[in-house]
Amino acid sequence: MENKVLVTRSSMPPYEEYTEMIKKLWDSHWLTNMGEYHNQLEKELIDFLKVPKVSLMSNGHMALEMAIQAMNLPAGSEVITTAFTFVSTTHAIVRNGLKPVFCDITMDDYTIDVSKIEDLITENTSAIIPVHVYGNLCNVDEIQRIADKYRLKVIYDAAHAFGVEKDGIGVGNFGDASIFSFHATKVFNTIEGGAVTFNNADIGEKLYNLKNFGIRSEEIVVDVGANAKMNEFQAAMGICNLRHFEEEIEKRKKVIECYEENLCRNDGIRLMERKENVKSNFAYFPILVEKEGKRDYIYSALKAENIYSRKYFYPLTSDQACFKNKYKNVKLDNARYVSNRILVLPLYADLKVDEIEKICRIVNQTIGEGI
Ligand code: T4K
Repeated sequence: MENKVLVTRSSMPPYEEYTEMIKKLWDSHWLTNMGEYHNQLEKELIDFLKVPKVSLMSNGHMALEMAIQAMNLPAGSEVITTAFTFVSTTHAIVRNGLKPVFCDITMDDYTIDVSKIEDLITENTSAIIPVHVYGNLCNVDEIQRIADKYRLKVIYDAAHAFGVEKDGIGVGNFGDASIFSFHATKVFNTIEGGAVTFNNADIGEKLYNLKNFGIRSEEIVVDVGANAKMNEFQAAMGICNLRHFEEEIEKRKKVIECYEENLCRNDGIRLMERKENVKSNFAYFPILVEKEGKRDYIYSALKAENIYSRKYFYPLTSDQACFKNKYKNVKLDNARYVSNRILVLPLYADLKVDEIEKICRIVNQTIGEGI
């Protein structure tokens, strides 16, 4: 294989389709601050995601920071979340002046273990921020039951879950708000970008202000906001990419099926199960390599052949230097087990069959070898 195979590759619309869109920006000179394409994409996403309201953001991280800020949680209060995630989830909590309390994950789908949440709740707990990691849906019913019982807010980090549905209900309908990432590496991208979905009109108004410096009108600033607006080039990319989303997902599904056919099914490796009532977006293809140390061996064997898998998510965010030993010490046995063994294999719409077969050959072979 001459060229590098990277863990993913951005989906791009046909070049002419995008240039046709952005040509209009040379007429209008309106480039950002809730422009025409921004408003059009918000409307289209309300339909597509089957949600009541959408607020676009400059990226997924700012979507999460803004969503948390919009909840007005007491300063210094505790937020139950998981450490098996991209560091953005934990950063957003801490940057809002809140304390993360890490809960363990399930071995089934690597989302928050709902049976362990209640033990972590104290009088200082204000919210739960679970992650639909890899697009795997958290146990939303049980999380809502707990949140209602203890009057907690729920904000889902749905960065990976664009287009996922449970029994026909869009993933963005659960909890008080959900955030999505439209980064270049995601199944749907606006180059950089993100969004918050929610139901409550007050939250909508708050988000609208917060993402634009807290400005309500020309001379009135009501909140300590940030600059988290999506610009017109991003929104135009989103409008184009949305038109091709279903065909992209169909292709990604085929890639995953090809992996599943070619990877040896044995005790050494665990694949993710798909659930019948959940519409998947085929965002990631993680394999869990049971034998300690073997994951890194496979990672290196692939790299030697110019194939770049990724250890999403290793280390746990709670083990990163900026967070280590700073928060409650909770046992995270499953999270640690998974983080030490997980490997995300390359996945994108145009990944070729011969490339997938080669990846599988290397994985199958190295699984069989001693280390
Ligand atoms: N919450 C969760 C659970 C998240 O996973 C993320 C982001 C967020 C929140 C925050 O959302 P954003 O603020 O990012 O919208 C990547 C992404 O940057 C990040 O968006 C993503 N999660 C995270 C899991 O992965 P890196 O450091 O691994 O990206 P990088 O630059 O190594 O790219 C990976 C591969 O993607 C490259 O090898 C090739 C391909 N690629 C990359 C770029 C930048 C492209 O094909 N085109 C590109 O433009 O973090």
